[in-house]
Amino acid sequence: MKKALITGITGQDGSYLSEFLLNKGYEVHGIKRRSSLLNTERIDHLYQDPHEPNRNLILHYGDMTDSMSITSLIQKIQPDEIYNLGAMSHVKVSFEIPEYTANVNGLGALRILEAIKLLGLQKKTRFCQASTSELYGKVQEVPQNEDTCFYPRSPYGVAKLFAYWTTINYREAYDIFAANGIMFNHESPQRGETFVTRKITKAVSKMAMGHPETLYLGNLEAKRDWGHAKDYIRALWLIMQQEKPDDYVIATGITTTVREFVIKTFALLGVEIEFSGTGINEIGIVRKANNNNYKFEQGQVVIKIDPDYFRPAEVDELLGDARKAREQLKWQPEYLLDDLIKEMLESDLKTTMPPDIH
Ligand code: NDP
Ligand code: GDR
Repeated sequence: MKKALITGITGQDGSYLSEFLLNKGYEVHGIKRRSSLLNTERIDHLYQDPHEPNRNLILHYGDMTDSMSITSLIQKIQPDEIYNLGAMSHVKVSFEIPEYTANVNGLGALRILEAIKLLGLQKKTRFCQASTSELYGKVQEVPQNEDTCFYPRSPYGVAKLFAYWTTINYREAYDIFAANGIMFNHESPQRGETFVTRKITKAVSKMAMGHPETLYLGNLEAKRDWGHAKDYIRALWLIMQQEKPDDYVIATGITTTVREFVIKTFALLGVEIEFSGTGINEIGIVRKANNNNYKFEQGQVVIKIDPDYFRPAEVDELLGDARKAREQLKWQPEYLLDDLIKEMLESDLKTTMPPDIH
């Protein structure tokens, strides 16, 4: 039985990857940081009581900032594969806590690779780094592939650049199986609620149920290549199964603006949106509501702009060219953006109660 260690197991990708690996027969170990609340909602359906014999999902306390905990866990578990998903993953927040972001996202990867080396696990333990399209940052070329120059635009992106190159450096210097999945944006019903896609599906669901809600957004013109998390964690696993470690772009090859994402989400509930005004005074209004099951009214203001959601430096356009992954990993995404939005919206609608039910 193969053993996998996942950092960031309580996050969006960690939950899908755990499920995927358990289905493949792995013994899955996850690092969870201590918090005052349990914070395991995304993996509760996989949880097994610690007193159960033959458990195959095991959680350990640890932290990406704590070399001792990382090293001793790797020593104890002796994993065949380590998926490094643990990160302070919010780009906007990284401008508020840059030093912490560098420590977790940058040095965190180094701590794991150094532990593999120190413990003499070079021949046993494979390492996959959750790299990001944020490495491309300021647009150098479109679409972006493995040869496109990096130009990160946030403390998050810069820290991830350090982790990206550390992964390659440990591969070349110490012959460790260390690989990068350069993943473009991927979403799901498990997506954190402050990322723009989930923020949109959640707010639209609340409005549909009759809550007095306005969706405040920042830059509507940013373009993102959005896929489904399920497809992306499968790509990370495929990267780990190759004969040789390498770096791969994982993307759908279709880009969409935030504005289009909003329009598509409302349209799924039969609502047509029109925009009026410019800059921070722009608003989104219901032009037509074609479904009486949902509580939208013609002329209702549903979107406003809040300048706080703009970033000090923005990444304008991401569009991935995943040809290498298609050819070498035989990977391709199974989900289209419209299916993804539908799944997210349906999930949020299911869990949103009307305002008069408590
Ligand atoms: P999430 O924010 O949903 O999950 C991040 C995980 O990291 C959570 O489990 C979180 O724990 C954990 N974590 C954060 N800080 C620490 C720490 N100091 N010590 C230990 N664990 C920590 O992110 P995603 O699942 O969306 O992303 C997974 C990885 O992939 C991240 O590294 C992200 O940067 C990267 N990535 C994501 C993309 C995307 O579009 N989703 C695209 C490209 C890369 P807790 O639950 O306690 O907060
Ligand atoms: P991103 O995702 O920064 O691409 O990072 P996010 O959903 O936060 O932003 C996408 C784009 O939407 C614009 N935007 C807003 N964003 C948020 N969060 N909230 C808003 O109200 C809002 N309005 C407009 C942003 O300016 C941006 O252009 C995600 C994370 O998962 C990273 O960890 C990962 O590495 C990258 O994707 C690839």
